[in-house]
Amino acid sequence: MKSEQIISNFKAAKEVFAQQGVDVEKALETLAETPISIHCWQGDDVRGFENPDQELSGGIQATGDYMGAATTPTQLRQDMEKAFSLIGGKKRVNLHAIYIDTDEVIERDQIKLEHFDRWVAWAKENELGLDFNPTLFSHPKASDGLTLSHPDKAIRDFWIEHVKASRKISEHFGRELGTPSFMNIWIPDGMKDQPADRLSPRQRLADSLDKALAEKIDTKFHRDAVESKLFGIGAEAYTVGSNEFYLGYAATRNIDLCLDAGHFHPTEMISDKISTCSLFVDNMLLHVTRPVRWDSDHVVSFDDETQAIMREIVRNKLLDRVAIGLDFFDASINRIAAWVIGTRNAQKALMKALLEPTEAIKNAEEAFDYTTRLALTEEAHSAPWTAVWDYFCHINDVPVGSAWLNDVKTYEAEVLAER
Ligand code: RNT
Ligand code: ZN
Repeated sequence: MKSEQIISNFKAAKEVFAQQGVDVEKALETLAETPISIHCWQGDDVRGFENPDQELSGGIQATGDYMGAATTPTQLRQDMEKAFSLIGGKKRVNLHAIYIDTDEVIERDQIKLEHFDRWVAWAKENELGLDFNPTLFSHPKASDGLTLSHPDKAIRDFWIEHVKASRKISEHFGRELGTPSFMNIWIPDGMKDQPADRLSPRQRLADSLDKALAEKIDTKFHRDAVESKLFGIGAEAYTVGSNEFYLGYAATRNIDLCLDAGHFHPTEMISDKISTCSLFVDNMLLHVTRPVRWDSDHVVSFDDETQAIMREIVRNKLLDRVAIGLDFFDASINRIAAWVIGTRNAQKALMKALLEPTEAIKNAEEAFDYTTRLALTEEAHSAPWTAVWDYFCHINDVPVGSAWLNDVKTYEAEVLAER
């Protein structure tokens, strides 16, 4: 689309929104300022660089064999830079411990700040915030399907040390980059079949977490978050870290809660959980993803739930208490395109939520005028928000519409095909 066309569409849209009492300039500013934490693991199918022979484990799976996956930290950074050049607004990068960038093999309980120096330097150069995750899967000591809840104290202690070491790295990210690093703990612990004892592993998990998180770290630099789950492949009958477990844990320990859109029953939506959790936990971290029939981690789509999630954040004025992160890994399509599509969809949903005539809809509800509430909500879907989105891309120097795809195809031919 030509610049003049983008600008004139925008001007017309702005007038329509102004008539509804919506401040378009403010929405554009908020969208540009709201960071999206982009997960590095879409770039290499959650393999990491710790040990090239280690298979992905822990009940999660990346399916597909599209060419060009990153096999070194340098390639992964190069791929992310390409993706980021096609995504407007503020970005953060979410790393896992297995994305360690060293020349030697380091055990997980021994990871140190310097093993992530190259990531920090890169983040500085590219004006990115960093987030972190200890990796408690894809490891021989996780092969029983239990880590922090394992009955063997030596195994629990190993993982406790890994989480402690990870917190130091996360704090370091926060100090170096001047923005707190969210460190999310997800563990695969669970059982394939009905356990005889559902309680003891949960007691051990609470105890291990208390030990791992005992040291106070300034939340200006580092924040602890915990992520629940319903089931995993090979852990269908029982998950130690269930939703109730972590909601209770986060609320009583005063830490953050991570909600992953794929970790609940198929008709149970995290968009309905955000308001509740906001009453009992400080901050929330989201793993925006798309579960197709199961926790499949498809690329985020511009679907009802993604829109509902963003609407909840905006309507309840929670933008400063909900960190938006992505969590998908599709190995069947171009991985850079996956980042671009998923991140731009999350941003589009946020843009649309920011342009909704929320006050008018809330007023109708308060007056028990549910007819007006429904009418305004439905009309908002076809309001000219796409003209504002195009303008956002235009002023942030990223391609408008599907023009980004040409860049990705060229990169695929010139860089990915050579790997
Ligand atoms: C797994 C969790 C977890 C992982 C990442 C790689 O079911 O969603 O967040 O996807 O840590
Ligand atoms: Zn997740």
